[in-house]
Amino acid sequence: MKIAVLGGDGFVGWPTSLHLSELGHEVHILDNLSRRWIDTELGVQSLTPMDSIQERTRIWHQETGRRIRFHLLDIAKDYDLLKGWLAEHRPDAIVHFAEQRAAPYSMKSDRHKNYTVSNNVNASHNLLNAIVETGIDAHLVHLGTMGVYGYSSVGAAIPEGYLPVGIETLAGDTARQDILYPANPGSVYHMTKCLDQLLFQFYAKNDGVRITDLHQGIVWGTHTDQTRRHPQLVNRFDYDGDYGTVLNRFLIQAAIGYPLTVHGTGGQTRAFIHIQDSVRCIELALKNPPARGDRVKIFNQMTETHRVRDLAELVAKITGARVAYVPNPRKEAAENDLVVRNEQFLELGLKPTTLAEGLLSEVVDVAKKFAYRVDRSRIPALSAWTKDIAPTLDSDPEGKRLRKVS
Ligand code: NAD
Ligand code: USQ
Repeated sequence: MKIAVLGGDGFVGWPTSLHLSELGHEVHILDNLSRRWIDTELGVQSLTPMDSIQERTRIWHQETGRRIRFHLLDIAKDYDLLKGWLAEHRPDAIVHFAEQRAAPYSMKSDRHKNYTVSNNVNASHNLLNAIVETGIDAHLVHLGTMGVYGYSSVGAAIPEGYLPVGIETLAGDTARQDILYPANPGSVYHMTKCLDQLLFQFYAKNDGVRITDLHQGIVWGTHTDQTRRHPQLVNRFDYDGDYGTVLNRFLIQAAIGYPLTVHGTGGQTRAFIHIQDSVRCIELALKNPPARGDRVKIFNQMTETHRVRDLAELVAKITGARVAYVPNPRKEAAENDLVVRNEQFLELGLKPTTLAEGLLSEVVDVAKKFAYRVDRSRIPALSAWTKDIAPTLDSDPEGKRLRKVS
């Protein structure tokens, strides 16, 4: 297949591009490199030294003989360029990662909220609009989030996208319908993914666009089979308070002797997936597209759920790290249960890579190798969800103001 990977320079997009290229697909990365600019804005860098996208693709060609093409393009702003590119290249499938994906970044200021909404919603809408306008029949695979559901299981498992409901009709019968599971975003970023869902629903219904939406949990790990092949194919690895995600942050913190920063009580339960499984799920989704006219196909792309404090304790046990319970910058439930259905990927053959000490240790080893690149002052998460939370935050969890260390 000819596959366009939008956002293919990012943390999940890069290993996905390599994986699809290895499988023999013709891969084109479209990216505006905004994520690299955000690193500059925030004064941070990936823990791992990332080469330019041109250099990365050159090394891939040198190692494998395969070509991945790169096109510098802003999906949210360059509508005509995007339309022209699709009309010329006519991809069979499009994998859409090209959004601002950090909840804390999306909550930093009014400017960051505006940027996240306009970037993410325009990117998805431009893409759908251009697919229809060019008349191509590309299967669109979008990376969504488990966060569209909120994280409460209300005592029932979260279904894969749709909730069957019965509505009492005027005639007194019960009409059965599948509706999108009620959206319950916890940040401006997560809200944009809820808005995306409506865009997809409309374009599938109105224009027959074939769409798969992957409601992904928190991705952890860094290496995949392909990124291990050469030091310059290394993946991005975020550790800072805005872009670092919880388990990867704990592993890096453990590697550099920084206390593990549990927000609040650590009773938040979230869904997780290893990066190797994430790229495999995308392969499976591409192999199993919906038919034209079908409703949006939704998968829960996760393999396990964990409570944040349990993860901290596990990492502490393996590495000897200390755990710090710091004030929570977010407005979120202090404790929640989470049960998620994910049978669709399992039935398609996904063999989950669950949390194992060996894999956790591999990430700690990568982090130790590049520990010299860490700026410790960028570790605290200081983006507050509301103005009244901001003054309560701890900008120095290593220092004396540490509330509690176990
Ligand atoms: P990332 O920030 O590392 O990568 C996103 C890429 O998209 C970057 O290379 C960026 O430059 C590009 N991009 C952003 N806006 C663009 C635009 N307007 N035009 C062109 N390119 C643009 O993020 P990631 O961690 O790789 O996540 C990829 C996708 O997966 C996101 O949509 C995210 O919401 C979703 N997701 C990520 C995780 C996770 O834990 N990382 C979990 C669930 C879902
Ligand atoms: N947390 C800590 N300590 C930290 C960092 C985070 O306790 O140092 C807590 C947070 O308060 C939150 C939980 O860990 O309760 C998860 O935070 P996160 O930053 O790991 O994940 P989140 O903000 O939800 O976002 C990430 C990705 C996003 C993706 C989402 C999937 O950045 O792109 O959509 O995971 S999900 O969480 O399933 O919605």
